[in-house]
Amino acid sequence: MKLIGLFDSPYVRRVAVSMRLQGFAFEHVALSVFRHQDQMRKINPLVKAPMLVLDSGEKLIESSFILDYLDGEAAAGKRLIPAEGAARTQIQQHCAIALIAAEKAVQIVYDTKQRPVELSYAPWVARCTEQMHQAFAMLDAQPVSQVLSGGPINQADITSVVALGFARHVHPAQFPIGRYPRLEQLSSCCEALPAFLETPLE
Ligand SMILES: N[C@@H](CCC(=O)N[C@@H](CS)C(=O)NCC(=O)O)C(=O)O
Repeated sequence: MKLIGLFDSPYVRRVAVSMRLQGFAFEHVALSVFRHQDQMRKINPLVKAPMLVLDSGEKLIESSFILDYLDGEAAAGKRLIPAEGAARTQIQQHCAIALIAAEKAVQIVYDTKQRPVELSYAPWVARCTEQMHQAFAMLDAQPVSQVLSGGPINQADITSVVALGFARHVHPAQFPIGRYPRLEQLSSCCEALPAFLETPLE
């Protein structure tokens, strides 16, 4: 399989970390949706990342759908979201909050760095910033992850940690140490795992 996109994308990184945790081998094709647009367009005319190209040649897009496919293919006990039941819904909703945190962090970058400064719209940036912090506050208020007591990691853990890592990287002033203490603790624990270390954000 080939995973297209850079690990500085929280969406690409969550897929790569998940694949490593699940034991899927993949070739990483490090193309940027901005700096390698022409090459990217040839593989994915939508110019979005991530894309997972299966060995059959089939191309999958949207990180959540890619991860759902991988969960279906994973070895027994390696699913990151349960196939059914209340835990599935709970982990999916936890992931949804983390994805909103990441999405808002990305939107602030696009609004402040992907367009001329005079075209940036301060009220929109302020709205995204408030939404991003609301999402991180909600993640910080989630029940303590079982990862911290040596339990199995799930997709909500991965996506929350990847979202925080990305947001801290692109908006460092917004994330003084201690702002989201429980999430920071989860992040320190997960970022030390081989699957995360082998998938550096930069
Ligand atoms: N909902 C999508 C979001 C993917 C996404 O927006 N990726 C960014 C990179 S961080 C991208 O492709 N940006 C280029 C664009 O939106 O044109 C997913 O989860 O895969």
